[in-house]
Amino acid sequence: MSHSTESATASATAPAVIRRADYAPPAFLIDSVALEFDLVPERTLVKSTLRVRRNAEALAGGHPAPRLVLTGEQLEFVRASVDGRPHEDVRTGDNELSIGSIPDEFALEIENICNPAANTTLSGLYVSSGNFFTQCEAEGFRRITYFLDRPDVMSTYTVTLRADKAAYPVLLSNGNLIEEGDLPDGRHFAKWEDPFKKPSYLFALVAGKLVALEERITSGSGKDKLLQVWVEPHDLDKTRHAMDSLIHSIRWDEQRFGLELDLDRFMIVAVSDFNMGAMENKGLNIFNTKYVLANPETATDTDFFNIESVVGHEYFHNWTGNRVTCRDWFQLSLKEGLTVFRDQEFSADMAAGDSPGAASEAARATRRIEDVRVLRQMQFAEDAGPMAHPVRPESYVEINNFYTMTVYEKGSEVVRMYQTLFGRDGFRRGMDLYFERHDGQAVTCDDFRHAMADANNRDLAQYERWYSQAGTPRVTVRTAYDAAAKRYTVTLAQGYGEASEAARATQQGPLLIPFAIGLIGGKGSDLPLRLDGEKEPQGTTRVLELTEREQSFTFVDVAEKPLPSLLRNFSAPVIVEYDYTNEQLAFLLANDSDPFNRWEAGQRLATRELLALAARAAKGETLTLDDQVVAAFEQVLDDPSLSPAFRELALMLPSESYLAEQMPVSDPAAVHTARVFVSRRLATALRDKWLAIYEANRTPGEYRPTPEDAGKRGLKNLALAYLGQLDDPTDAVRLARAQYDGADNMTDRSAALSALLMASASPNGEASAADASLADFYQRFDDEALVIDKWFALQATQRGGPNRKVIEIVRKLMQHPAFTLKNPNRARSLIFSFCSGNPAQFHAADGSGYAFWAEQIIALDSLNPQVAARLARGLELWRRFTPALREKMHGALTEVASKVKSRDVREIVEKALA
Ligand code: B3K
Ligand code: ZN
Repeated sequence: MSHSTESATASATAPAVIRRADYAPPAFLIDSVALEFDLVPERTLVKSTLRVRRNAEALAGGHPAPRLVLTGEQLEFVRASVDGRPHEDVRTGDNELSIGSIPDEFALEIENICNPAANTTLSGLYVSSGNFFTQCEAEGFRRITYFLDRPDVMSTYTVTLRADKAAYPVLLSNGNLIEEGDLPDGRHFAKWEDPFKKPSYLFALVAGKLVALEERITSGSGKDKLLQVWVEPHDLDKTRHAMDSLIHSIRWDEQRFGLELDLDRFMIVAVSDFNMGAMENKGLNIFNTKYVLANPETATDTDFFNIESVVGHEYFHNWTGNRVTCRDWFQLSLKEGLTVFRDQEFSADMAAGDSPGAASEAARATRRIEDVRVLRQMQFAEDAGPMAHPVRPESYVEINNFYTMTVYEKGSEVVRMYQTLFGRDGFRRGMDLYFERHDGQAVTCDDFRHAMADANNRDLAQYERWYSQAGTPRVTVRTAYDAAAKRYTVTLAQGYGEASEAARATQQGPLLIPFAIGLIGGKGSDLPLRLDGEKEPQGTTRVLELTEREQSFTFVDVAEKPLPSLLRNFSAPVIVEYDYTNEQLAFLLANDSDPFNRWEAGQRLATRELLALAARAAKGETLTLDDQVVAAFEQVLDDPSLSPAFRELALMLPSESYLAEQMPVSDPAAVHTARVFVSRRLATALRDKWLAIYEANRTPGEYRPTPEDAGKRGLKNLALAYLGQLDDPTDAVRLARAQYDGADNMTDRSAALSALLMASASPNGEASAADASLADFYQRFDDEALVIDKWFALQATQRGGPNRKVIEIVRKLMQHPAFTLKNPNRARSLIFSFCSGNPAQFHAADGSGYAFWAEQIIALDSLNPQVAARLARGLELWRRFTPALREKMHGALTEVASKVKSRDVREIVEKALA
C-alpha cells in the first residue's frame, strides 16, 4: 500500500535535473569487461566479469567511496561474487546495485537477466524481426547489465555470445572474432575481442539470420581489412551503395585527416526497428535500414545521398567519438559537432568529385546550401524556443532529448569556424594535436578548443562563448562610401535580438565571429580588397574578425561604390541584417561570385516578398507579385552556366515552416496562401520555360546516382511540381502519368506520384488524379518496407484542400494493415510527416491536428519514450502563433502533460508550458 502511494508522489514531482557543474570523476574505474550472453528472446542471461579498481583521481579530494554503485534498469539480479567468492554485502535498489566491503582492486562477477522480447523502447538489448540488436548510447547499457554506465569509464571488452544455431546463425560483437564453435543442444558460440578501450555506450551485439556483402581492401599503410554490410537475406541486393560509401569514407579520412581504420574488420548491420539514423559502435555500426538499403527501384537520389553521408558520419566517429570520446554527456558536441562537420566536408568533396576550380566550388556550394537550410529551418527555430540550449548544455533531465540540432548542426558550424579562421592546414594542425594529446581519453569541448588554439598560436578564450551561449546571434551591417577618399567602411554590430528566455539566461558577451565579405563592382565582378593599413590588396574575399559589440572595417582604394556580399559561404551561424533593395538582391543573384550568396540573394528576395504577401493574406487582402521577382527567377532558370543542382536550389521557395517562423506572429494559413499564390504565379508566368526545362533535363540511359544526374532529375522534377500548380494541371498530369509508368527509378516514380497528388488538390484538377498510381505504388512495393514508408509519407504531406482534409486521410491510414506505431520509421512516415511536414493541414483552425498529435504522443509514451519525445517537440513554439491557434496548442500540451509518464516526454512538455 505505502509503496503505491510513494510511486504516485514520485511521478508527480519534477524529475531530477543533471547539471554540468556537478561533474565529478568516477570513484571506481573498470579496466576490463568480459561479457557472456545466453541469448533467449524472453529471458537472456548476462554474466559480466569486471576488473574494478579505485580511481586515484577521485580519491584525492575526499574519502574513498565505501561502496561501488552500479546502475541497472529493468534487470533481474541473479547473483554477484567478488574475487571468485559469493559476496554478502550486495544491495539491489531502485535502478542500482551496490557492493560494499570491497578491496581497492578486485574482480566482480555479476549475473542478471533481461527480457529483449518485451523491450519496445529500442534502447538496450531488443528483438527486431526475430533478430537481436543493441542500442546503448546514451544510457542503454544499463538495460543490459549493471555497470558504471558513463562515458569516462573506458574498458576493454571480451564478449561471448551463445545462442541457438538455427535461429541465430550469425553472432556479432565489437572488434575481432577470436573463437567460434558448436555447443550441445543445437547451440553455438562466438567470442569477440575489442582491443581498444571504450565507454559502455559503444558496446554492441547482433545475433540472427543475416547475410553480408563483403569486400577486402588494403588500408593506406598496407594492412588488410575486411568490410561487411549485414542485412536480412531479401535485402542483399540493396547493399552495394552502402559498401561503396564505406570505402569512400575510409579513403577520404586517410587523405584529408591522415586517419586510418584501426581494426582488421569493420561491420555495418541494418535493422528496421531503430530510433534514429545509425550508431557508431566500435567496429560494429548498427544502422536504420533507411540509411543502408538502396537500389535504383527502391531508393531516391536523396536516399542515395543520405546513405553516403550517414555511412561517412558513423565511420568518421571511429576517431572523433570512439578513439577520443566525451568525458560526460554535456560534451556531446565534442564528438557530434565535429563529426557532422567531417561528414559535411566529405559530402562536399564527393559532390565536387574531380571537377576543376569554379565548377568544384559550385558543387561544394550545393551541399553547403542544403546544410545551411537545415540549420536555419530547424536549429534557429530550436534556439528561439523553450528548448534553446548552448552547444554545450548546462543541464538536462533526459540526455536523449539533447541529441539536438544545436548540438549537431550548430556544433558543426562552431567547428567549421576554426577552419574558416585558420584555413584547412591550420585546422589539420589542430586536429593532429588533438589526437596527439587525447587519443584513448574521454575529454571536453575545452580540450578541443585548446588544441586548435595551441596548434595555431591563438588565444581562443573568447571563443568559448560559442559553446556556452544559446540563441542565434544577429549581425547588423552598416556601410558608408566616401567617393572622394575612395574609402568604404563596413560597420558590424552583434547582438541577439529578441532571444527566447532560455537563450537570454546564457548570454555573457560578444562572440568572435568570422565574417567573410566581398565587394562587388557595378559590372558584377569582385573588387580587389585592401584594408586600411595594408600595403597591397589581398584577394577578393576577406574574413573579418568581429570580436566586439560593434566594430568598423575600412577598405581603401575602392574605385566605385560597391555592393557588399555579406557572410560569404555562411561563414558563421548568425542572422545578417542589411537593407538590400530588391534590385540589389536581383543583381547579387545574377552576379555574386560566391555561389552560396547567389542562392542567398534569391532566398532573401523570395522571403521578403512571401512575408509581405502573408501579411496581406492574413488581412484578407488581394495578392500581387512584383514582376522583378518573376524576372529574377526567370534569369536563374535560363542561365546555362549554373548547374541543374544549383538551379533547383535557387528556384525552390523557402518552406512554409521557415516562413511562419519569420513572421512576428506565426500564421500558417496565411503563409500557405502566400506561398501557394507565388508558386502558381511562377508556374503560370514561366509555364513554357518549365516545360522546356522538363524536357532538357531528362536522364536517359542507365540510372546513376551521381551529383550530375541527380541534379538534373531534381530540376526536372521541380519543373513538374511547378507545372502541377497551374490552374489547368492537364500538362502536369499527362507528364506525371507518363513519368510514373515509364520510371526505372524511385526518384522519378515518387516525384511523379507527388505531382499527381498536387494536381489532385488543384481547384480545376480531378480529385482522383493520383488514385490509380497510389494503388499501383502500394502493390508494386508491398514487400519493401522503406518504400511503403514513402507511400505513407507522400499521402501525409499532400496539399489537400477544403474537400480533401489530410487529417481524415491520415486517420484512415492509421487503420491500414501496414501501419504500426511500434516501428519508428513507420510512425515517422505517417505521423511525423503530417505533424511537421504539412504545416497548413496540421495547424487547421479547428485544432484537429493538435488533438491527433496529443493522442499519438500519449500512445507512444508507454511504447517508446524517445520517439514520443521527438514528436512532443512539434508544438514547442506555440507561444509564437496566432491567439486562436495558441489556445488550442496550449490545450493539447496540457492534455499531454497530464497523461504521459516518461521522463523524456515530460521534460519536453514541461519546458514548453513553463
Ligand atoms: N551517436 C548516435 C546517436 C545516438 C542517439 C541516442 N539517443 C548517432 C550519431 O550521431 O552518429
Ligand atoms: Zn554522430
